[in-house]
Amino acid sequence: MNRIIEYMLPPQRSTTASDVDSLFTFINVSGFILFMGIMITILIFVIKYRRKSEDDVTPVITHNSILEVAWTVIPIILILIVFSWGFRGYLTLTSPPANAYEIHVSAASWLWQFQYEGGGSTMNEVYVPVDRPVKFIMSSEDVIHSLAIPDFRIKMDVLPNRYTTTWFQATETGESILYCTEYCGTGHSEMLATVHVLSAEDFEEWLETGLEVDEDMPLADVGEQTFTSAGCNACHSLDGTDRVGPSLLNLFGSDRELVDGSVVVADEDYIRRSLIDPQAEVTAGYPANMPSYSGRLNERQIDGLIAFIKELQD
Ligand code: HEC
Ligand SMILES: [Cu+2]
Repeated sequence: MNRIIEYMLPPQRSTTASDVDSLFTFINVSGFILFMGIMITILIFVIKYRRKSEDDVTPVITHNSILEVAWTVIPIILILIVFSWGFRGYLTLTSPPANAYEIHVSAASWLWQFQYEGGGSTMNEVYVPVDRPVKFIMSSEDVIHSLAIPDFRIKMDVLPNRYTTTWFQATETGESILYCTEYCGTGHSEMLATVHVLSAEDFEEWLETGLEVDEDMPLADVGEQTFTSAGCNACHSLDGTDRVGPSLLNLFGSDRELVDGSVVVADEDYIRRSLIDPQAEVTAGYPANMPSYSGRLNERQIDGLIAFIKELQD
């Protein structure tokens, strides 16, 4: 049975995953047994009670108490088992332990931003400690999104103007994928994040150094770092190949044709506008699904990105 579960489902990487899978398997297996039982009975009856001669008459049966009690009581018992099992799991999944590490999650079309207790934030990447409960306090800046991490068996809608929460305790270090599971527009399928589960020491170290801003770093390097940390690489290549968006190679200084037919030069201002209000000037031939980075990147990061893109010439 475990081999089949492993084959069908993603790895179990949280403390609650195996319980979720057990209930899932119970519902599937009991459903399958009932289904087969009913189908086989129908088949036997079709053969056994088929009309065998011209004067075959169906006997008049008004009721059968044993049968009626059986087909009422057995499903009720099954439903009560599924209900109490499911309700127990629901209570566990909705009550984060008091000592959980809290991360604020902000969803927007189409990116995830994570803010840590001690300050600092990351985009489309989230770092969490292993063997420690982590609580996500989530809200959306625009439409309804939904946060799902299949490896942890958690999924919770993320709504505008309201907080929803979810929690998990990862059981092994490594990487898992976080998906948006509420269709939220053109960029929905790109709305992914990586969950990095670190050991306790690595996590403490990452909090110290990973979020630190190096004031002495050259602008273009700041830009290169931001290009990855802000998740631009999900949609833009640096080598001339098309992804969701155009490659940024040789972009600077070139003429860009927009969907409305106008042509603009990709100068500093154009790149800045592309980041702050991407929907205002959409490049012809591409979907209008770049998220706005207004309020997500500071001035230094924006200047850095411009400096970095400027250098991308072959
Ligand atoms: C979800 C995918 C996505 C992400 C993430 C994304 N972009 Fe874009 N970007 C696009 C698409 C699609 C276009 C083309 C349509 C448009 O102009 O809005 C675009 C256009 C641009 C343009 C204008 C390019 C041109 O050909 O005129 C620039 C510059 C740009 N993006 C930079 C960035 C930077 C820098 C980041 C990270 C901070 C980023 N993008 C993140 C999808 C994305
Ligand atoms: Cu979404």
